[in-house]
Amino acid sequence: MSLANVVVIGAQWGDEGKGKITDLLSRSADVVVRYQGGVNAGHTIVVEGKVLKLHLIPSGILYPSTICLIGPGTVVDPKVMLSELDMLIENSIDISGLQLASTAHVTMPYHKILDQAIEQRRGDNRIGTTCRGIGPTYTDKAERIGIRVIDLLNEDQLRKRLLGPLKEKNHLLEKVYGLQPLDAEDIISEYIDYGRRLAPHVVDSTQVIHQAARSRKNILFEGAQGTLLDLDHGTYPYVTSSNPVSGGACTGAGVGPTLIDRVIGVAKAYTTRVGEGPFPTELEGQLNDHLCARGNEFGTTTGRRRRCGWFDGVIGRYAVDVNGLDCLAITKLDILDDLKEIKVCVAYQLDDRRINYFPSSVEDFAKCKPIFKTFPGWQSSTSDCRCLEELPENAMKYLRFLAELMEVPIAIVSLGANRDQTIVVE
Ligand code: 2SA
Ligand code: GDP
Ligand code: MG
Repeated sequence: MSLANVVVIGAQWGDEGKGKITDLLSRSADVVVRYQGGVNAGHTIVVEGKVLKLHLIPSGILYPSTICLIGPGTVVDPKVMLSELDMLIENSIDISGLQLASTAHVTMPYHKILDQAIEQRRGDNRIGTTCRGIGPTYTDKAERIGIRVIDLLNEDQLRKRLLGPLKEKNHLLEKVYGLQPLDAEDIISEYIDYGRRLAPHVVDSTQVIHQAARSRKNILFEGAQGTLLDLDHGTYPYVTSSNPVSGGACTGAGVGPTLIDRVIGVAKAYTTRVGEGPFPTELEGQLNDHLCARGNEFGTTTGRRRRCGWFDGVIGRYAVDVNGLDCLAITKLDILDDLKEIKVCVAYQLDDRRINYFPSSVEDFAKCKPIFKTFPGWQSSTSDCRCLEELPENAMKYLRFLAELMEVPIAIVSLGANRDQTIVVE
């Protein structure tokens, strides 16, 4: 597959297999950039049986000559990032290409405590966040009281930036949530130490990206979470606090849309969602259990069980539109191997109307009942297929239907977690 500058996004609610697809495409990339989200993400790469779970570090890290940039639109928990670096070093992976934008915002201890406390207070209205401090970090960024990576490199600057906001956070922790206040000097010494360790990786990301762009290097933008979790375009309020859609690559990495040549949407051959919020094609009972067990559908970061359902063509088409998708990577087709029949949602019943679009009101979305088209299963293993011709006829029919429904070609079919369990169509 020819690369140029490509954005890889999740076309559903995350965990579509972006890590696997990014790793695969990174072979031809010179720079891989994470542009939004933080350590809430869990991207899994499996190489020769070895499983690597990445939260913040771009999934191109296994290629030693590739620059892996954590962009300014991300939020960085330095403690988790350093433990991820240690994990990679233990696995003899070269991390010299890792770069961190000086302007990325930092997740501080109070962000994590507040994420948990706020979730608890929401009670039945909880969002089901990963409790990794993501929402509170982006809130402070928008409120212009955030701490950035560059602030961790200078103790006086960190103190200056931290003292005012911490006073407010401590007030909130004590008076609103009945929790212990945090000590400024403890935080400063801990975070200055993180800054010291991260300093060799800290860069001016604009210089890095645009130098690469001017030299016509291939840049791969790695999305996290998925389209329906987008703060502006997802199932608000059941969303994350950043922009997983392809447009997020422009703001989150600092590039113009004209730099981007292609947008690849990664979608599972079925659907999963972790956390709260409406999910029209969600299955109940045995079938949900079957997909969950066979697909090992547990959160890569939190271990939470993922909710499972049939492929939803309505949200698929929506993802094509809001991301400007050129093509699809369909993953986990192998998970459907055993099934006698497989369903695809082609439209919704909303009250007495049939609609074929994603409604902007989450209340309406929660009322949508899926209208399915049923396909016969193929009931044979696909995990060793290496070209389309080797796929069972019913699997081909299923894939053809997904491409027709979404009106974009399928460029990649994934049939297992390993790199080689992949069919690259073009
Ligand atoms: P947050 O923590 O504020 O971003 O949570 C808000 C919503 O976004 C969802 N979210 C995710 N959904 C799927 N995968 C994610 N990453 C992990 C994974 C999740 C895990 O790879 O499995 O381990 O649980 C991710 N991150 C955020 C979240 O569930 C909320 O619905
Ligand atoms: P991401 O967040 O989109 O990168 O996805 P996750 O890593 O959170 O979850 C996807 C899971 O599916 C990981 O455990 C992958 O190793 C695994 N995976 C990816 N593609 C395939 C596939 O085609 N078949 C199977 N069986 N597993 C896959
Ligand atoms: Mg994931």
